[in-house]
Amino acid sequence: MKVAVVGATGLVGTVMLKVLEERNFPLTELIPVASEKSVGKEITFKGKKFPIVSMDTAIGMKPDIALFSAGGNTSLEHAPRFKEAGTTVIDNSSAWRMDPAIKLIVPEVNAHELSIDNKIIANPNCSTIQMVVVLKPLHDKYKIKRVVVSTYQSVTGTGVKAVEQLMNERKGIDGPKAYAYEIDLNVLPHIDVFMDNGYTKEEMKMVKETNKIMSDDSIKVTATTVRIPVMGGHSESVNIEFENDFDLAEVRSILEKSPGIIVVDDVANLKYPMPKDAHEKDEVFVGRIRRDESAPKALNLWIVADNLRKGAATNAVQIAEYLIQKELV
Ligand code: 11C
Repeated sequence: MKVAVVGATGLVGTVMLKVLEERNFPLTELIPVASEKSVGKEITFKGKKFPIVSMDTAIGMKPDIALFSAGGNTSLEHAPRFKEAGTTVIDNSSAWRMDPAIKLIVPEVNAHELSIDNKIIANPNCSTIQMVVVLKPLHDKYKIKRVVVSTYQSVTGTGVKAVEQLMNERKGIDGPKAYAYEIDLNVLPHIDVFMDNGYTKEEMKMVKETNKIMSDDSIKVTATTVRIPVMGGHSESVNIEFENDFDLAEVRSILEKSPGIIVVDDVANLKYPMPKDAHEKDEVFVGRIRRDESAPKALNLWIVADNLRKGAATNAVQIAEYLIQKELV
């Protein structure tokens, strides 16, 4: 497999390379792609050096798979060019996600939708991915009516500039700002741009992407997405109302058996998921599993995952692994 990583020097691109290396991805040639200012520099992968190339050079090399994490505009412009060259593109931006012709994939939920004809495949938003991994097995068993989610999102979701802003503020140094306000010792109920309905784009992504991935528009979702001064991953408080009643022990057992999930739920010993523990892990962590005592057939959960891993790089690499395993590429 010839694999291009587009946006190889960015936060997600760097993690993609790490994940490909760790999972021993069956790769015969790595093609790192970045902006013109990085072309000619080298990146090290499995102890070997690979030169960073331009988009045009990479397309000319006809990779089998291109993992894209270089922003929506780059993806809109260049993903179709890779497709023309016979490459299957797995795109981490929001550019293609809601296109009805494009599959939006979380392998634990809907990898079975993929076929050999899908040459551009969308990777969902990080906060959606970690939630649907948990919703899916519960929906299959009890049928979800409504989800109310509030997020506590890491600055790494914004990118390098936001990480620098947080670190500079910690040290009392001035510097470039990724946010409208200080992030250290603060909480911003604002992720991505505000829309006409008063919600942010991040909140609406959680609504629309969940329906698309679960192939079920009857699931009602409402979200409040919040940035907090944390690095390791995104956390979510999720309230789920079911059509059918559930047994709490059975919920735990379903989640424990579901792929990609680790249950950390032992409050007697103060065990619950935290971003510090999820950092650099590929799984989704669930805890604080309890009945919502204010409503029948309703459940409260706390879900944490490394947003650069399962929320981005790992999910994209898992899609690529599935394509290879099923000979769809
Ligand atoms: C954040 N969820 O944490 C965003 C980052 O649509 O892929 C990913 C944005 C996206 O700020």
